[in-house]
Amino acid sequence: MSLNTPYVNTIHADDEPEFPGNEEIERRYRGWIRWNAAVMVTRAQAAGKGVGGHISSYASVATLYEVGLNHFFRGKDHPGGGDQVYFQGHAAPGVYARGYVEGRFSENDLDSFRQEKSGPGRGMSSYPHPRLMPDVWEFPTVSMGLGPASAIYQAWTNRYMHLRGIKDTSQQHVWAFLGDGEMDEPESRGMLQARGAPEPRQPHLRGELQPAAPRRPRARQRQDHPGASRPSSAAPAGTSSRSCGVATGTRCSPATRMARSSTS
Ligand SMILES: Cc1ncc(C[n+]2csc(CCOP(=O)(O)OP(=O)(O)O)c2C)c(N)n1
Ligand SMILES: [Mg+2]
Repeated sequence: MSLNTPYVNTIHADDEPEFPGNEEIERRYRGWIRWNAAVMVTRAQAAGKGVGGHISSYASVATLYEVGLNHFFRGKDHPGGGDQVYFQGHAAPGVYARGYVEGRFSENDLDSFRQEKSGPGRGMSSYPHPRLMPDVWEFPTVSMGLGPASAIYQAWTNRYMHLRGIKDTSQQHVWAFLGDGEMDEPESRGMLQARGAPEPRQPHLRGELQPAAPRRPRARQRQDHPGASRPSSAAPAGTSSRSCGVATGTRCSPATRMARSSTS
């Protein structure tokens, strides 16, 4: 068996800092949350319901969210004002599953996924939307191109307010979690080159590319948007993915395992 894969770590093992939390406990919780998210979607697909949802999106991005939620994201009670997180739309079940573990949602709520009118609990929307679930979601995502563009403009606005002395946003970060399909949309990176963007460019924006979810070749979803005609390709071995993604405005390979980039 070969241990070589086309996946390349963005940070060399020698450069990795010590994990600040308890890896063992966090892994165990992550497993429960991942499982609950999958079961929630599966139950929504049961006979008589048939509304389903996405499973592999959260399964592949769980570690990024969990590490972010446990160690990085700043809440609104942070003295700096808190971060702004754009959750990838298809991964919404994982956020609900984490909320369940935290006691924010009941089992009936989880059984109401995509059943806002007919479910036994509160309506759990398919995708993030602050109008549907104002106490849960801050930003709407899943409209491909618009979510990433919103994140970029949010970071741009934060920077603008800071430079104009309107608000100290230096402690606030915008996190954008984006699918590989989403990154096929020109808007996902196009706004980074917006004229008049203050320099240094977008220091408040951190881009997270969701690992490509395993799926059938030529699955329908990659055929129904503009980037579909481009075949996806694995990152060539030895290629660092550290400098690709939203923050730098360069294209990430869909096979990039975890592209984290920041200009700050
Ligand atoms: C502008 C636009 N075109 C098409 C769609 C339909 N659509 C929803 S999600 C999706 C694919 C998403 O792929 P990816 O970002 O990789 O997420 P994944 O499902 O792999 O987690 C498509 C084509 C959309 N939401 N918005
Ligand atoms: Mg994808």
